Amino acid sequence: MIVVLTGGTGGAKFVQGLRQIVPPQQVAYIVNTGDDLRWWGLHVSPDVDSILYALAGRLSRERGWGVEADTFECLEIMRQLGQPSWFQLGDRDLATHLLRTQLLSEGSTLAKANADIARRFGIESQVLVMSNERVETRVQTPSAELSFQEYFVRERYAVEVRGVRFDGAEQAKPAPGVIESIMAAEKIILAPSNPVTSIGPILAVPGIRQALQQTPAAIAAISPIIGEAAVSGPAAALMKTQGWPVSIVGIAQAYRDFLDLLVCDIEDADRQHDVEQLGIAVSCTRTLMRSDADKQALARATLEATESAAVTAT
Ligand code: FO1
Repeated sequence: MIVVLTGGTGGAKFVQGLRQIVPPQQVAYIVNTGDDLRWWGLHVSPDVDSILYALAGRLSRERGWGVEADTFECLEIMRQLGQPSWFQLGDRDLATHLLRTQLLSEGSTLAKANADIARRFGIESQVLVMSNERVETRVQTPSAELSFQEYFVRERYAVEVRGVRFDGAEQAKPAPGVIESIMAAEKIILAPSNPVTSIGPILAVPGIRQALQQTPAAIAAISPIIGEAAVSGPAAALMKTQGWPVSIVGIAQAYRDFLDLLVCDIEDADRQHDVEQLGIAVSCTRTLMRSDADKQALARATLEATESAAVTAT
């Protein structure tokens, strides 16, 4: 079994490549729910939806989130009726949120609701949420504390960040199947997701980080940072708030207590030694994903590098 920890648009792109080269039954996904929000009375799980749509071949190529060829008629009417419209839910996307909200209102857990939706989309991989309990990423700025979507979408992450916290993490438990999949995995891959707000919430759920430290699986992470910048999104600014250097060394530091291998871009080959100093093997490849071929090549390179890391690790 391959287990993938993922969140955000970078993770979804990687998953689009992985699903082309590994049979779906051999992969389980542990997905961030710190970005979840209540919007127009609906429960929206953006990172889960990005993975569901990526695995169902429905992810919007243009946006990297939401549904391919979606329309926004409902959004337009809601705007006319005076509802907030900065978080854009498409008409096709709405079906997922309506179904999830209905399943939850009928007493389903978040894990069961999302697994049910995955099955109904014909997805054969296991899609696990990190926890059934509410863990909410909160972004502290000089003037206010924001939800992740207020920070990322409404403010377009153009505000100074003083800190990030995961509200509710202390009381949360790993969702059913999460620890078991980590302990039974042959390989574990941290997708090229934001280490603070996409992977961070998953690691903040008590028990998950410990399982990663104990599992016999080989664990690899793909850096979402190339050079001194994030491939996309606010990872650089958020890493600074954690005191991590904005480079592959910062990513290695973030995961050093459990990581075996860091997959970085060829542009960062000159920093390879700094990461190896931390006791983490390094594999350099092209990590920028523009085409489907790029996504598949990165997935293949990561699996091959993890294979050899597994050999040296045992
Ligand atoms: N990202 C945006 O930049 N603008 C949006 O209006 C927006 C809407 C949206 C709706 C559903 C969904 O699943 C994702 C959406 N995203 C949007 C992306 C989302 O904010 C990010 O993918 C993640 O939360 C980043 O980790």
